[in-house]
Amino acid sequence: MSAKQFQVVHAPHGDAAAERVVRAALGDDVTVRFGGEGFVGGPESYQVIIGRDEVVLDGADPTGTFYAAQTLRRLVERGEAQPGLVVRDAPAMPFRGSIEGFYGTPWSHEDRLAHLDFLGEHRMNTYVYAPKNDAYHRDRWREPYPEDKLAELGELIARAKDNHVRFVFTVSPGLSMRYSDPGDLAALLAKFEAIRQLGGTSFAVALDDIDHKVWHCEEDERRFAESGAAQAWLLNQVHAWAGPGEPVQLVPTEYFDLEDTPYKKALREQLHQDVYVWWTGVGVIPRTITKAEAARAEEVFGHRILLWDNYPVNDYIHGRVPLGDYSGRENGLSEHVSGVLSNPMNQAAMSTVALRSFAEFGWDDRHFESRASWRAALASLAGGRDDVLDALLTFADLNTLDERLHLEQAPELSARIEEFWAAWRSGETEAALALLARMADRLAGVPGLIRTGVIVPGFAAEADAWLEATGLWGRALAAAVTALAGGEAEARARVLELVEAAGRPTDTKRPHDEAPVRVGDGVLDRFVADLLAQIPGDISGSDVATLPH
Ligand code: LOG
Repeated sequence: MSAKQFQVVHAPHGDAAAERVVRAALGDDVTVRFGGEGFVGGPESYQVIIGRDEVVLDGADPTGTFYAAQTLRRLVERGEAQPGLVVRDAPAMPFRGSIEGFYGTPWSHEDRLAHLDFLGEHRMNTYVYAPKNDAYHRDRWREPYPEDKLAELGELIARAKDNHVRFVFTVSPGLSMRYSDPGDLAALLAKFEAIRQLGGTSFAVALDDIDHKVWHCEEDERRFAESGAAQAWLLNQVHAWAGPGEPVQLVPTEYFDLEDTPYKKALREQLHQDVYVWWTGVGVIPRTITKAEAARAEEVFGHRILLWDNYPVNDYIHGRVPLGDYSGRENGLSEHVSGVLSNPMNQAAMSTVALRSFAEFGWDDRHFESRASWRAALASLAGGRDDVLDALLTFADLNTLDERLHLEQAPELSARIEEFWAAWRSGETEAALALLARMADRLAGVPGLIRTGVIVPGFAAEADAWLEATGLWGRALAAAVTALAGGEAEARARVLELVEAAGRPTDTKRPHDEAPVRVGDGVLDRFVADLLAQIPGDISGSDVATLPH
């Protein structure tokens, strides 16, 4: 590209946000033509044409143009914006993004603003606002938001628009909803109306995690008999209120299975055809989700399906931050679902590891490879530094186990430990101790490298307790080297002290605030116990019981 005046040629699908992105990426001295080539394609599709004298960013619609700009930005960052390059692209799934739908400490306002920017940068277009512990969302859903909360929601809606993200405002009234009470319907619609006044255009009702056999007034039971009928009626009211435009969405009560039931039959037959139905795959947090299951979901719910994917959410496991790859989702799910969206962790910045993979899966699920995508996500957090990437790989390995998608903790470290034992058992003591010392150094170095090197703001702060524990485990292994080499009781006591200290850092977010964090659990603790048992004079392995986990 040659240096020229920044010149914008507006076209039908020009876009202010796209212009902002390109200016920031290229500076002021290049000719950028927005549209003009009459690019025709599906929703959100686009082309980028890099010529000698100008760049063409051409979207089939404004979001397409915005994504063309994001693509150009990425090419410039990677030094790949060469003349002659043409990129044409289109998403596989119409909905891509996240659902803030977990229990416990909701994301902060700053977390959310940053997250909306992140979604835009990664060509994701949907953020579902449904934090279980926002009282106005669920427990006290009838009450209007106070002014300050409303002002924040207004800011989020504006930020979402800037990023071509649809802000889906959700209310979860099922714990106390009386369907036959006109006052309750009015309270729900008033809640939505307040958001519409702020510019909100997309609405959902979440009826997950309630007992749909329980009615909250007798009239409901007489009138509807089946809860699916009551919910279909309610959603149809919301649909009518919302009018044409964005179809409304339902998180049903039976969101986690494929069994045909009277409830699902009622939704199938009575819920307005345009309404999207959320579904988590089989078993709430499934290890795998297949095309066959998704096809069955379409059938049994009889509506377009949005996949609420409970990864990397951590509200169900104390002390864990799932940092493994986004695995087990069959390529080609886009044939049967309109989107695969992430329910993330209470920790917003750490969730970006998985979210980058969701972005890729939603854009092109046919060619998605979870390990490659995971590695690329960590590499981009490392901002090009190999030592930081190494630290992130080590740290993510220690935080693999989520008890659902990943049933094995720290597979990489486990392999290193096997190598250690192989050397140790064959009498190559020095080589074994060198391996152990290297493991120790690696773990001990993780906190410093991640704190100073990771480029996503907030990541290190959120990871603090987990980093602290990792460093202490590293130091415990280093002390074990001394203990094994010399066999002094002192070094042995030092190992135990450090192990105990590694068990002390705690999470700070509900529902697991004050729970000790768990890193490499079941692997590191066992390893240290086994090491101590090797020290001459150790009779017991009896310390095992005093180790954490
Ligand atoms: C909740 C969700 C929670 C998740 C993981 C759905 C639709 N609802 O079992 O709020 O974060 O599991 O614990 C859920 O998944 N229910």
